[in-house]
Amino acid sequence: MSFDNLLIERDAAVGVITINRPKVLNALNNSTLDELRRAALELKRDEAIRAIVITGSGDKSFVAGADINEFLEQSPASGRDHALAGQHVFDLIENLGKPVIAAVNGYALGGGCELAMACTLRIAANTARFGQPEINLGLVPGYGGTQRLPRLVGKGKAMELILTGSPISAEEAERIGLVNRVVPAAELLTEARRIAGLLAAQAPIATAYIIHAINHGVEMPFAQACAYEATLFGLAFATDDMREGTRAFLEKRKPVFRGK
Ligand code: CO8
Repeated sequence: MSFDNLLIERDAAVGVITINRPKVLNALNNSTLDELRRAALELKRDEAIRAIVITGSGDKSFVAGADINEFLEQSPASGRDHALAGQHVFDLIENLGKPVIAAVNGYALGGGCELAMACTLRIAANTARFGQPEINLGLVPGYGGTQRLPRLVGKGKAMELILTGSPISAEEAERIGLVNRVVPAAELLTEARRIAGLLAAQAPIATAYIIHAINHGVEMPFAQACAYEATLFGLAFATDDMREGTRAFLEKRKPVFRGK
């Protein structure tokens, strides 16, 4: 599959998607969003790929938001459709069933912050900046920001960030729980690939179950979520990987998981 605005690389079990529109700080226009959807599906279906890294090209920006050049032509109906289409892509990434690591190499603003939040984990360069500046354009976040941000950092901080539109540093993002880890910019991709490699070596079916249990379970009443967890726990006993992991522990060796 060919892409105009993305670079796709496969490095053993890790797929790397680079959003590649550096002239507009990797802003997401409609076609880039659609390419992101196609790339996510392609890597989801590729059995050799067990973890994914998403980053932006250049050293200045991860994604500086939705492409503002496309805003003036929106009507209320098309704006809603556009937001729903973007939400669909980010839901796909969040529930891909494979760990997706955002390697945030610079600005993660608006749709860029929303993309990072849809990823399973977020590793940031110390030079990264995070924010939801839509209010400065007279807009509201449209790719899930009003919902994922409070779930990650709490309602009060989310209100502050979205209502002020002011960006925060990577260190502050780590302090409030928006990112998992901050590393020196020069080490970002190596560290993101290292973590992706670690997650790629885990049992793929159990990994997918954990992602589903957390993503769907947090939206359910507690008792229903625990019942869902118990069902996934039971299902894991149907896997060869469960037997391999258990035997490897008892035989004091490293397990080799095959995703079966
Ligand atoms: N869209 C389009 N172009 C952009 C964007 C963007 N989001 N961000 C930057 N660019 C372009 C600039 O226009 C500029 O182009 P040119 O060289 O032709 O003038 C180029 O990228 C470089 O940018 P700057 O010169 O502005 O670089 P600075 O270092 O001075 O500033 C900033 C960097 C602070 C990141 C600044 O560019 C900025 O504020 N960008 C906009 C950030 C923003 O507001 N993002 C949120 C957009 S809204 C959104 O994401 C909503 C998501 C849901 C949408 C639902 C759809 C309907």
